[in-house]
Amino acid sequence: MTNFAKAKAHTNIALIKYWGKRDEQLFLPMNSSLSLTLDAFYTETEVLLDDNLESDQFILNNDIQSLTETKKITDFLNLFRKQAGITTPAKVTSQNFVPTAAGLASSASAFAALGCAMNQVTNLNMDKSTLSTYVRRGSGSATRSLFGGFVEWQMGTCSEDSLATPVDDANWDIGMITVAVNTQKKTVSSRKGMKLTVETSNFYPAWLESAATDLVAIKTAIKQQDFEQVGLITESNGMKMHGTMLGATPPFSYWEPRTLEVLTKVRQLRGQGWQCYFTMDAGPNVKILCRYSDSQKLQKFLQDAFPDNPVIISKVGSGVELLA
Ligand code: 2P0
Repeated sequence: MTNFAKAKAHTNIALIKYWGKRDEQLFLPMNSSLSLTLDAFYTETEVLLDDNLESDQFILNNDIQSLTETKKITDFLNLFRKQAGITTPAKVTSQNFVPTAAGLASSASAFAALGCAMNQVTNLNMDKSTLSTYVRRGSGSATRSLFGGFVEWQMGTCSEDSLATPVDDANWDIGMITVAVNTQKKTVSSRKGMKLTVETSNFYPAWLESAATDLVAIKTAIKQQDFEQVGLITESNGMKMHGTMLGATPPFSYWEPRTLEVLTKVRQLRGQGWQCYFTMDAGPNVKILCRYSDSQKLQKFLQDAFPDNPVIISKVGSGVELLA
């Protein structure tokens, strides 16, 4: 038997962050999160199910991956194969179109694209929300990359209902600018960082309370297309997530001096009347929510201020799609 599919998924940036798991095996999060899918960064993945293969093969950006990397993929593929009642090995060929200069993680787009292709080749034909409960077990944030625009990942009560749902297509002049501060591999992976925070940070209970309130508030603001509120809530929620890390034992932070300089610049631009709001993930790079119609001007201001840092504009991205 052979069966082939190819899928494309965009990455996403959380406005209400996912930070912490209540079940590490099932990737069940401690809180619900909400993101914006970005057009500029994506992954394309092909899956070929082939009985003639001896074992799974994984090729990423034209490089054959090690047994350790391939094992992670095999574990993920097995979720689908088990459900479909098959054991056929797969050749997975994946290309990340996330410029290394952007310093963004690609696990969200990677597992969303792979999950979509597997859904097709195994004929499971799950709808996207159901598929998100599988994709989640590759990487939590991948759930949100199945849909375009603003997307919620509901924490749920169990594996079957911890899933992504579309919130709004974000087709009201929304954009995002990434200022890459440092594109080296981070010293504390997000997986380790969130675990340490959940286990040791005194601030973590306050984070959970606040994340729940922020989520309700941002959904109301999105419904009202109140861009200022969406921005202010985004900025505040991101800062609170980073605050939890300062309360961990040992304390840690992903920020670098340049990160703070970019935040200061964004505040200064806002003081001049530009609608722009920052957020950061498990790294020093800054993402700036803005009006897409302002993005070229803002990009120029930021690039002039930080000539050595890549400054990349993105419009809103669409959900995962099958290319073949
Ligand atoms: C997010 N991050 O909501 C948060 C904010 C980083 C900071 O999701 O362990 O790669 O694979 O579920 O999804 C990055 O963590 O973690 C992330 P796993 P993931 O986007």
